Formats: sequence, C-alpha cells, structure tokens
Amino acid sequence: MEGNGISNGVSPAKRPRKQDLNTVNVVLGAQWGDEGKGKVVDMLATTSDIVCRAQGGNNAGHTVVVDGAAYDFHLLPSGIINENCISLIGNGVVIHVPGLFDEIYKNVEKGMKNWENRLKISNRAHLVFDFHQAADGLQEQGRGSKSIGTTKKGIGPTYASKATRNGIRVCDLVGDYEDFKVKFTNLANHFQKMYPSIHIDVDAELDSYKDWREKMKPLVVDSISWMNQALKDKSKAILVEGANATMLDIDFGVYPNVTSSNCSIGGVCTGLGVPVQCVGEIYGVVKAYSTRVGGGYLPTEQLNEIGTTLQEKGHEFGVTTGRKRRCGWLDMVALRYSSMINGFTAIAITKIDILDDFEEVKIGVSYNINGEKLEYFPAKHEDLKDVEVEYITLPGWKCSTEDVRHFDNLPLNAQNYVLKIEELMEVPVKWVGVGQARESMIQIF
Ligand code: 2SA
Ligand code: GDP
Ligand code: MG
Repeated sequence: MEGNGISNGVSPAKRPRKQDLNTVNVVLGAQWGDEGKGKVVDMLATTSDIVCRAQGGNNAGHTVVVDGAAYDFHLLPSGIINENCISLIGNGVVIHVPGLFDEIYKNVEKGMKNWENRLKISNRAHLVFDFHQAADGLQEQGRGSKSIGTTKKGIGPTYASKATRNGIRVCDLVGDYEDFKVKFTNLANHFQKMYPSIHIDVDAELDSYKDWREKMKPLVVDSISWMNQALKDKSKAILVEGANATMLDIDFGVYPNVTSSNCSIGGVCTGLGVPVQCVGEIYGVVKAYSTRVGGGYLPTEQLNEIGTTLQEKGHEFGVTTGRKRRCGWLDMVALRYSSMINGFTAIAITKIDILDDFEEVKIGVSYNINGEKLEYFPAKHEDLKDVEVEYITLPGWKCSTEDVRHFDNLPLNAQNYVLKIEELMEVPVKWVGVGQARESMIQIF
C-alpha cells in the first residue's frame, strides 16, 4: 500500500499540513509557592495579549505592585491589570463564584478597568461551593497535628468531587437551570451526609446561584475552541500563569502536604487544552531563599534568627490567609528536582534584596541521611524529617541592591550568588528581582 496519498486520488497539495500553531510561554513556581510569580507575570503581561490560569483556585495569592498600588490576585490571572490583556480562567481551575466576584470588585476599587470585556471563563472549569470550603476546614481539624495547613478555600474537596465525577461545572451553572438544581441538590446532600455538622441551606444557595449565573453568563466561553483560535493567530502573545508551585504539586510535591492540582508543566496542557508542542518558554520563578506556608517538612528551614530576619525583611505573610511563612536558605536539591520536572528554559530569581544585610548566604546542596547522600528527592515526606542538609556558604554583599537595574552593577558577591544558582540548577538566569515594583527587575538577556 502506498502511503503518499496519490494512489487514492488525493493530491498532496490538498492533504492537511502540520498546523503552524502559536506557542504559549509559561511562568511556574519552582519551590513551595510565593516566589513572586505574580510580579513576573505582570512584567511579561505588558507584552502579552492573553494571560491564562490553568489550575488551582483562590488558594493562590499573587501580589502585583504597580505605581505604588498593591493588587492581590487569587483567581483572576494577574495579567488582568494590563488593559491590553485578555485573561482566561481555564478548565483546570476551580472557581468559587462569590469569591471571584468579590475579588473583581475589590480590584475595580483599586483601579482595574474594563474587566467585563477582558475576562473569559472556561465552561469546563469546576465550581467550588461553600460546603466544599466547610469540608476543607473539617478535614483539616480531623488531621489534628498532621494538618496540611490548607487555605480552607475548598480546593481539595472540589478536586475530589471532580475526580469522583459528581462535580459541577461552569457549563452546568449557565446551562439548563433545572438540571443545575438537581446536580447541586445531589452534591449538597452528599456533603451533608458525609459532614452532618455542616449546615447547607439548599434553597437559599440555589436562590443566590440564580443571580450568580446571570453574572457569569457573559464571561463564559468554550475555552478549548477559544484557545485553539488564539493558537492559530500567530500575532497573539500568550502567557500562562502557574499558581502554587512544583513542590506543592499533587503528583510531584511533598505528598500529602501538597495542593490538589498539577502546578507543574503538565497542568498547563490539561488545564487549558493546549497541545504539548505549543508550549514555548518555561520560566521558573525562584525566590532567593526558601519559604513555605502550611505544614510539612522544609529541609532548609531556619528556626532561628536567620529565619526570623528573612520572614520579617521579606514580609513573608500568606496573601490569602495572612499566615506567617516559614523561612530558610535556598534548597538546591528541591530546585534541581523541580527543574527536572518542568524543563525550565530560564529562571527569574526574586527577592535578592532581602539577602542584602547578611554576612554570608547559604545554599543547601545535598540531603544526607546517616552521612549518606540521597541520590534523589525522597518520595516519602517522612524521609525529609531525618535529612541533614549539606550547605555551601557564599560571602554576603552587605549593601542595598534595591536601586540596581543592570546585572553588572550588582555587588560582585550578589552576582556570584546568582551565577552559583545558575551553575547548580543548570538553567540560565534571565531576571533578578531587587524589589516589589514592576521596574525592580534586572534583565540579564
Ligand atoms: P490548599 O488550600 O488545599 O491548596 O493547601 C494545600 C497546601 O498548599 C499550600 N498552598 C500554598 N502555599 C503557598 N502560597 C499559597 N497561596 C497563598 C499565598 C497562601 C496563604 O500566596 O500566600 O495566603 O496562606 C498556597 N495555597 C496553597 C498550603 O499552605 C498547603 O500546604
Ligand atoms: P506568588 O504567589 O508567587 O505570586 O508570590 P506572592 O505574591 O504570594 O509573594 C511574593 C511577594 O514578594 C509579593 O509581596 C511580591 O510583591 C514580593 N516580591 C516579588 N519579587 C520581589 C523582589 O524581587 N523583591 C522584593 N523585595 N519583593 C518581591
Ligand atoms: Mg502567593
């Protein structure tokens, strides 16, 4: 049999060609979250047409500082501040509708404009209900001292509803209302049975969702075909904003102290319907030290003055919950693992300025148990309890980097710290952050 299409009468000119599609650039957290993804996305959004979220929900907290005003984003892609950007909330995201509108109105007060024409929501995204949030709180209580430290935003229970296939999606909310009522009532009854202490007023909830559905309708799109159109338009610059981070990924993170979505590169394809070959640059965001909000081992954590200084100088508080973040030195073992999974094409190192006052700075370079080096990142989080971290020590720079805008003008020891990270991670450093504002970013290439 001939395979050239001529023998069956179809001329080669008429056969479909491999589509010449656009690529999407991706920003992902390389550590335990709060690396400064929002700031990097905001910077890249100035030259993007579309900014998308692919996973997570309003557990995320992305801070963007523009012209002295601080905006916090949870569900909205941070790119929405840029008035030339369209923002898409993809199918992999879980949406608490009242929370979404609350966030929209708060940001409108701060100056966000024309969002009605620029916000698109996938018809396939799953909905978070109040009972999911209540269940999240009860599950945490039940875990006692082993609590994950979730944000109690209902993320785990909603992804669980999705996986057990009784979740409710945006298309259900804006579609036939009678059908939505049945699905909602069934799901609510199911949660009521599992958690008798939760009070669910089904009728009142359904009443309020009548209003929410009207507010949602104009924003909803069939995001798969919408995205495909965008991918066919080579003039469009598309950016994906990762939420949470690789060490919190449900598959690759420090299970069970993780969130319930894929926050690493795979989540971009499944959360947006973007073909793998359309993934372009993969930018990892690396904070110059480690932080973690919530439970679980943090191998390089500094339960001492160093940790306190990092926490205070870095203003390390959760954007969603206000919790203090735990702090420690940079963890290269976790970063190399993260890089393995995501295939970063370049990284942004943020918050170098927070290290300005240290005499010396350290980088954790290997995990040892009983003097033996671990060859790979442990799958069992309990194993992290016993690791002794081996550090390398570099001299600090003891001067302010805040106003520096060119790499060559950074103090030599700060340059060496950045170059050491590049060498150990084996990924080029493209940006270095020296402050909160959009302009406080050094571009290296
Ligand atoms: P969840 O709520 O089920 O996703 O929590 C599961 C784990 O994931 C962690 N997690 C986070 N870690 C860092 N930052 C997050 N966003 C907020 C922020 C957090 C906040 O930007 O500061 O305000 O507290 C985030 N969201 C989830 C969480 O701590 C659990 O360990
Ligand atoms: P995200 O979740 O990764 O978007 O990060 P968060 O917004 O939760 O936390 C990062 C915090 O660090 C925010 O308050 C940012 O404004 C701030 N930030 C980001 N980059 C820098 C930087 O280079 N220097 C300083 N000082 N702050 C930064
Ligand atoms: Mg955050």
